[in-house]
Amino acid sequence: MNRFNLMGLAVGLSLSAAASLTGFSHVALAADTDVLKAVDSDHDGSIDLKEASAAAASHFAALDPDGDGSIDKKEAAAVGITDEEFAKADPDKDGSIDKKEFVALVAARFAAAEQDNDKTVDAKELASAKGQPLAALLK
Ligand SMILES: [Ca+2]
Ligand SMILES: [Ca+2]
Ligand SMILES: [Ca+2]
Repeated sequence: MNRFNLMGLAVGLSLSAAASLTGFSHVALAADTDVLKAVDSDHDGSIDLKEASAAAASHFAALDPDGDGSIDKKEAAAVGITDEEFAKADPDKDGSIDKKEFVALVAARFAAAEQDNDKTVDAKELASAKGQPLAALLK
């Protein structure tokens, strides 16, 4: 390893130390920005419900690795859906979240993330504590 690499490593380490000290993860913020960019199909800098629903529908396949058309508890847990949330998201109680139920779950989280009543979730809202559950589903 040459001197330059060592310096880069040191800078990287101190950056991540600073991030953890402030309790603020640069990595998480970057990921949220990526989520916003990916979901914001009309590029107006925020996510509306239509964009969130479309992203949810196209994301569903990724969350359903065994491809049986529904997310089971294990698959749900992998994306941070708690048992309690799972129960709420599964109104027909068949033990799995189908695509329609998933889109509804995303809509519910969208409503929670949308805090200034402008009907869209902007970067700040998405990065907030109330926006994180929505971001987690659209990653
Ligand atoms: Ca948008
Ligand atoms: Ca169900
Ligand atoms: Ca908003």
